[in-house]
Amino acid sequence: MQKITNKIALEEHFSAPRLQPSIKDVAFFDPEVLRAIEVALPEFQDQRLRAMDQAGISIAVLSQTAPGVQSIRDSVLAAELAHEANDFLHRRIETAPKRFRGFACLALQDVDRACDELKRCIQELGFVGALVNGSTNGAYLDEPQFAPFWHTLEQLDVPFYLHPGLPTDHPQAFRGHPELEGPVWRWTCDTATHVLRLVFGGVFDRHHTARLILGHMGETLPYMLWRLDSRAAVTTVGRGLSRPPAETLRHHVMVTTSGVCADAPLRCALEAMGAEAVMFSTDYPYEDIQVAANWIENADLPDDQRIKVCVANAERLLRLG
Ligand code: GRE
Ligand code: ZN
Repeated sequence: MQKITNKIALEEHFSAPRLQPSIKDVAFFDPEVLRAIEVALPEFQDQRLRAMDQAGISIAVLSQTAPGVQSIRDSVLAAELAHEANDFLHRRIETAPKRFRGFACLALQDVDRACDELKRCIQELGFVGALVNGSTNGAYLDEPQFAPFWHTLEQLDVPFYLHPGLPTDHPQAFRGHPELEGPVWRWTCDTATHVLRLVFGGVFDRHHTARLILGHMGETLPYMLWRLDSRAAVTTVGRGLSRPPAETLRHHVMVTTSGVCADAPLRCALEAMGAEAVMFSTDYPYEDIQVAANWIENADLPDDQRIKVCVANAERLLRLG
């Protein structure tokens, strides 16, 4: 098959100047890797576009990198920085409008204000959804104060990308093991747990049309569907759900391949979630965009599925056609 040169990628990061991650947020990185990331995050011209060209990516949906505004205590400052990041992104998208789209950065510290900002981003700035970096100061999105946020997503009919952020607590399981913090393992646990809080907390029973995107091949959840159903069916605690958890996950969740360039989890995601629910992404600049592109071009899957993953599913979801 010919190289697919119109790939769409959905977990591609930038940073607005005042939200550039601090050293302590990403202390686990090798200093040399960190320097390259610092240069790449606020850049939207030659380096990013050339990398996209080489990788055969026609459109990158850009998002403010973690932790972003999620761990800012002052809700007024957080809202101001989110607004600023969205304006910054909008101006950069206008420099290459055929190549870039945007996900809104939202300060959920103040839910009503975040809903207004989401409306502004979709209706005035032309963004295609929202991306939030994990819990907001330890508050998870199944909690009742976030109902207006889910309602606004449904009203605007846009998807919501839940990306890992910086957890605020410190589970004993990680004590004495700093190597397991961050993207190695802890973010995966935190994000997958966040999603299961949404499912078991009934968010998708109350918000029938809400759609969630997860990166990192679904943060292990596609692999767990059968067991979730089996064990949830025999537990006596918690509320009753209208559907088995796997059905809710299949109905409401799409996953991207960001940061996972391996055939076995890709095949698992395609089989567990369906060929319409998996979308290519690279996690630029944290991962090597060329490695990701070469991998998906050569991954062991039928060409009709490859087109769905690289182009068609994202085009349909984000209405890019
Ligand atoms: C990511 O977006 O996946 C990411 C970060 C910061 C460090 C590593 C990483 O946002 O993979
Ligand atoms: Zn990412």
